[in-house]
Amino acid sequence: MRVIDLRSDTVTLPTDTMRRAMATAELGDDVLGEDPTVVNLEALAAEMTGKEAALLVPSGTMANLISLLTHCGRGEEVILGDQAHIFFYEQGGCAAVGGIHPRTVPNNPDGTMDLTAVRDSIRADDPHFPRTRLIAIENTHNRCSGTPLSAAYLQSVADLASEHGVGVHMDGARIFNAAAALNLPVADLAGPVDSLSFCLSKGLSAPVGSMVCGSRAFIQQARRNRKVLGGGMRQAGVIAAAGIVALQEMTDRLVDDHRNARRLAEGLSILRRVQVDPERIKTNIIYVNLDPQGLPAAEMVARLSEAGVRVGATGTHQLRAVTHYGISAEDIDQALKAFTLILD
Ligand code: TLP
Repeated sequence: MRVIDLRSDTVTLPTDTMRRAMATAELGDDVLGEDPTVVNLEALAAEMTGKEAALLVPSGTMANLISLLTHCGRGEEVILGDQAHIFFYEQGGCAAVGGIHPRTVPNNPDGTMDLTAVRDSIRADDPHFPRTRLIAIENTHNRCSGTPLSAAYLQSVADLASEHGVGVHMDGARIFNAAAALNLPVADLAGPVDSLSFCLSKGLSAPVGSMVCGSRAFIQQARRNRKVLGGGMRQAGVIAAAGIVALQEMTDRLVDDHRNARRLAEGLSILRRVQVDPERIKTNIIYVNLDPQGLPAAEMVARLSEAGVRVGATGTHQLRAVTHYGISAEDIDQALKAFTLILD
């Protein structure tokens, strides 16, 4: 039975072109700065985001941690959304490893934070308080239906931050999805922020790797922080080679994933016992709210899995489905059939 795996876009497998590029990549010791393929990937990522420099790191989680460690010292504060991946899904790493104090502001359903609430959270210079150093935003916003943040909103966050002398980091794990949905170059979304991280190994289908992008000085310090976390990799060109293919060949097709996500949401929205608003689906992430009187999410996950459809449970009565390179329009129709059989 073909398994339709909608648990995440992290399940994507490298393309044949990536595998060939990995096999033939020119390699060296990247901790010594001698891997030409890594150097090329970092230059390409910097160019595409319009930043001075970029750094290859093993994962999105490490990219965010390195970025926060680079912006903030111990006892300093980052303001971020209460639904932010950094706050929700990264083990509180900034506090655990960096002694950085997270201060949350509620996320609106579209992934934004109310700017007045952010302004009110920036600390006055007072020995009672930690110093606010950073505002962190997420684009697209995973837990807020994969919504992209607009360039105008990013600019208003950046203006607020610079008024108060604090930095802005963007967790852009899916920034290429945001760019595709907004029909903008990634550099337009990266322009307002001081640093951003993005993932090669989600919708872009590379097997491993994320990038941190920022000024030359920022990346120089980020490189030190990568090393102390054990993220300095030696012949990392085998990874970077796939990353280059991801950036050159896999960004334009993300609109297909967005179309498939909308198709799934529209199909689900007409079923009984589920609530999905297709209008909210701008990229590749769909949250499905189940009727609390009906099957709980864990049971749905098990039943769908028996039918060859894999989704994640994100609450007692909530599922998440994510479209990606490994999912076709026919797969979506197949998945809808499975949902219909279980729910109707
Ligand atoms: N997200 C994963 C899970 O951790 C939830 C997923 O399946 O969506 N930032 C954002 C916005 C992310 O969605 C993720 C991964 C990360 C960072 C972390 O990336 P990795 O998994 O490479 O550490």
